[in-house]
Amino acid sequence: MTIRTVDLRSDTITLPTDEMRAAMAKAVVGDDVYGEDPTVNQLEQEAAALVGKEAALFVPSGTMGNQIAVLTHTGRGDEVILDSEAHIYYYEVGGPAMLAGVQLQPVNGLLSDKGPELLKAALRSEDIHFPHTSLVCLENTFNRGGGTILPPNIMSEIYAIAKQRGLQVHVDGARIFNAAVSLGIDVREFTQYCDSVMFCLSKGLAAPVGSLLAGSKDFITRARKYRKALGGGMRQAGILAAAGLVALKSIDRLAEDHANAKRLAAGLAELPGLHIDPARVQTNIVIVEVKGRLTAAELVNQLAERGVKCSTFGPNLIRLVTHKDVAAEDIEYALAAAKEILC
Ligand code: TLP
Repeated sequence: MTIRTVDLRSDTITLPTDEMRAAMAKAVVGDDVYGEDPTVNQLEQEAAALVGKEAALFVPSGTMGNQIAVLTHTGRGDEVILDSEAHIYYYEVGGPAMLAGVQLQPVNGLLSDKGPELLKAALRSEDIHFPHTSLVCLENTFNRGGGTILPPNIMSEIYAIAKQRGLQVHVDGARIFNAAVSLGIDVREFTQYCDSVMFCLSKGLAAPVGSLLAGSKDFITRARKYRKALGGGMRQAGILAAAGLVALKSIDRLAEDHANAKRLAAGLAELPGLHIDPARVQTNIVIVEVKGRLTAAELVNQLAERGVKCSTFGPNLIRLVTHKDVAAEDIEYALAAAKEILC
């Protein structure tokens, strides 16, 4: 077979479109630390309206957005409840301990239908020995869960429990538009059940840089100070925000990534030595269990030799992510490459 490159490592690798580059070139900019960049201000206003919050803050990355949320919602020594596979726990370099000085309570299965009862069980009673719990972090879609959606009814139950106990709820919504597009509902169906939400422009939406953190006016005013403290005050950031504004117009395109992910999962499910539950492929992430003679790392290497790039996600798990720069033909090529290795 003629080798072609199909990069399924992540939707973070998407390249900006010509329309984004043109918008960046002619963006009207100013000093955003003084609040004077009109393009950043427009992006923040549009983003807030889109997710149904009072205000939003443009940040360089999803990680910074999540960390600012944790800093803003908590005090030193507080406890934060989150899923044991959540990005904030698993992939953010211990930021909550390093920056906010909080203790995390990872709960296995929080981001599932059992989430509400697991949250209740994780909540502590009042006791001199216990930390003060102030925040619950959710993730939608759930990356390590395989891009699965936490449906609005479950979020609503979790939110109600949190509010009864005076807790704040933050959603790592790096891919929340994937969830909304997949269910065919407005993203506010989800975001009504949280106090803050972070979403990324630089994943499936294909902007080169940037995420938004949204919440109440008071929350964003406080968050803005933490962004400055972390070095995230970006001056003429309208150059980047201009691409973000274009990205927000391309949300519906995510449906193509979901269709490609379903096709990929269906094809891989037919190959010997692989196991996938197609029902778990709800958006653009496909997690596959490698059960045959190859380890996950060996399969990843052999696919890479054929130009198909993907990631190991555990000793016997691999992750493949569909995105704007992967076409339906690329999926067929990746399937042919996997077949050649496994059959
Ligand atoms: N996820 C990346 C890696 O960090 C694993 C990926 O390739 O999926 N929340 C979620 C749910 C994410 O998946 C990511 C990125 C982030 C936050 C962080 O966003 P960035 O990369 O902008 O800091």
